[in-house]
Amino acid sequence: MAEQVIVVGHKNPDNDAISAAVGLAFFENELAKRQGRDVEYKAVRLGGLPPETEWNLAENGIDQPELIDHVEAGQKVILVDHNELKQAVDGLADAEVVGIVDHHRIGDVTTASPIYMTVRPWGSSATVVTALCRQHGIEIPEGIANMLLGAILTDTVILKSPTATKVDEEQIAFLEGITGKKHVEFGQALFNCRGAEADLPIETYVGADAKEFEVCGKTVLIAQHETVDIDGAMKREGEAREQMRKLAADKGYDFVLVLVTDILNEGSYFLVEGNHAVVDQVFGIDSSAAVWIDGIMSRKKQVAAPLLKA
Ligand SMILES: [Mn+2]
Repeated sequence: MAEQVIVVGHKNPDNDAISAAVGLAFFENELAKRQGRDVEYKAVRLGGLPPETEWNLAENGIDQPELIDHVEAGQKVILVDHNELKQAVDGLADAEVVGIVDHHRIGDVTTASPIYMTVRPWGSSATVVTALCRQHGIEIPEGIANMLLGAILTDTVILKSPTATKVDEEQIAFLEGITGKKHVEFGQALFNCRGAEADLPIETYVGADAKEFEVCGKTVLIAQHETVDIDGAMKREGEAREQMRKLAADKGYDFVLVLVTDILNEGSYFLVEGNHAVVDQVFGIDSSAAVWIDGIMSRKKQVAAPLLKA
């Protein structure tokens, strides 16, 4: 039986974490075939499917990656869309990381042996996967192209995020050529999958895209809720704060920050529960109530990065 390598995105997976894993598993399998290596690369996920991912997979007849909650000791693993232990699959310390494909800062994952590592400061991991396929002359089938295109569009908020680069634009144009899709329309269709604000479970509102970080020696949670209906989203501020306080109490977070990002008007409300002194200092705000900041679209670049420097 072929050796199996698991391809996995981060905990609380977003569309990019799952779609880029699907795309990378395709790429690695094609490369292995070409090189005559008997290895099977298998995309898996560490949490529920975002609605747009579920829709895009179904539209393209691609199986949902298997849900796992840990890896066995010695399991070979490729990390996608993350390289920090806090965000990685349980059991990773005793597994073997053989590759990393990412677009985040370099975190704390260490390895015993040299590995394949492709990290680029581009808008999505799917952008990096698309570039890998093209570099190696691997033809991307329409279904995989739709998954990669979708992930670039959600991660870059249809190219509106300051994390979006020229390379993302180029890869979008390339993938449009395969899929025949117009990226703005397709992007809106993906965001529309997320449904009405009023119907969203509050755990999803606060937790779907939450990531833990270490800020000033303390563990904090930073989440982002992107919406095309900012009024509908802010109507749920009270419920969201209650859920944030619950998370802070359960997990001992120093603070929980939820960015409620208005995709259409390009800015975010900052909701903070817990010790908001650091957030206030870094952004020059008083976050004892919701504060709107124009132009904040990227958790990674505009929020996590300055907080990690604090
Ligand atoms: Mn990503």
